[in-house]
Amino acid sequence: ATQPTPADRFTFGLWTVGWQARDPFGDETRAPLDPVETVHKLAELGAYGVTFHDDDLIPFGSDDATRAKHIARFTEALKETGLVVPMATTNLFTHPVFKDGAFTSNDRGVRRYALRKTLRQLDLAAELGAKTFVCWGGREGSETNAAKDVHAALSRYAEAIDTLAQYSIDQGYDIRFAIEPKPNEPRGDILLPTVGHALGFIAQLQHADRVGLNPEVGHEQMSNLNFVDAISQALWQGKLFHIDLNGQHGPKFDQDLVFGHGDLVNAFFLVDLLEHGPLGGGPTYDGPRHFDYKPFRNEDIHGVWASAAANMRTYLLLKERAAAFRADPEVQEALEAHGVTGLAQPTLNDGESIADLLADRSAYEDFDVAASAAKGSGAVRLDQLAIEHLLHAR
Ligand code: XYL
Repeated sequence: ATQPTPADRFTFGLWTVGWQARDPFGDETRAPLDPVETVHKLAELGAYGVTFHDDDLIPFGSDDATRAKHIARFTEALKETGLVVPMATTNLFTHPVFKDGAFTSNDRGVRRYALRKTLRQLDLAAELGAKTFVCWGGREGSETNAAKDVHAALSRYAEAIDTLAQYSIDQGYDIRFAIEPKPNEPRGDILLPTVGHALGFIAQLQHADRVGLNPEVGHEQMSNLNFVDAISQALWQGKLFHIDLNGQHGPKFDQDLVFGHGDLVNAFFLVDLLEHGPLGGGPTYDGPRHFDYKPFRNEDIHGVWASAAANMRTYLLLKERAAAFRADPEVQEALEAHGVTGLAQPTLNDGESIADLLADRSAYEDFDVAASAAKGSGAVRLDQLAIEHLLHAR
């Protein structure tokens, strides 16, 4: 089944297919896309939902009547198609007012304005039934350590996230917050650059239980990190609240390629993890599969919709390949033979004390260090089995 249906829970940001392909060196190559058209087209392609920044739907600076009109048209399109809005977010990066940051701008007026803009979007998110509110701090950072007190900036960042969480508790909203890490672009250095930094930050929050992550494939890969490992840790800490799928070829500018069109092997292991959980058993991801990518700048509108379809089809193809990998008896045998699944077994016996461990001669005095050191891991066999399944050679 490589034909997407809403049961697959594929979602797209309005800003992805709607990207007009303006880049730092060139003007836009495509006309604006009406969000209503996007909703209809995504539904036709088999998507489940749509997500948006406030300004994707309601042009910045719109008066209240215009805002209401945009929301009404959009809501009508959702009703007609059955598409849902599982996530919403705020644009705190496009307007020049945010050039030094939003929640961490040196200008306190901007910080207060950013909070108000976000609270307003939070109300709309709740109204549309969103369960996740993403916070990508694209402008929270700097180009020089001379101009940003990062210690204070982190305090202001925490203050902002806790204020948003408190508001959503006060309002009775069933919404969780998902911080999206990114190392750089548009700022030279962005705060909370990786999944690890963001997890450390969340632990310091007053409302840590309401705050998790929205990791993006390309953002971790821009730092040359293994995205599957990052997702494993997020799952391990119960913090994978949402996910942004796309493609990237290593450390360079944010490519936002179609999912799987960058590091394909990593994408295979990612889908395997999301769908089947850790190799030795554990939690899977049950949230929407959200694509945050950009259609190539040299595509027209037909290429835009082809790229949207490509994201979903690539995911479903990888899902088939991952299922075959897991179901292969030889893979299961190899996982056991090489101790991969055995890693899930605790190192100490049930109820074993440290004194018991110290008294266990087989653990140390009689342990055959040389034999253990000489043993091969079997990793290459497993890797090749995975690659053969990915290539559909098995
Ligand atoms: C840009 C980011 C944003 C966030 C949402 O690199 O991916 O699109 O996902 O603000």
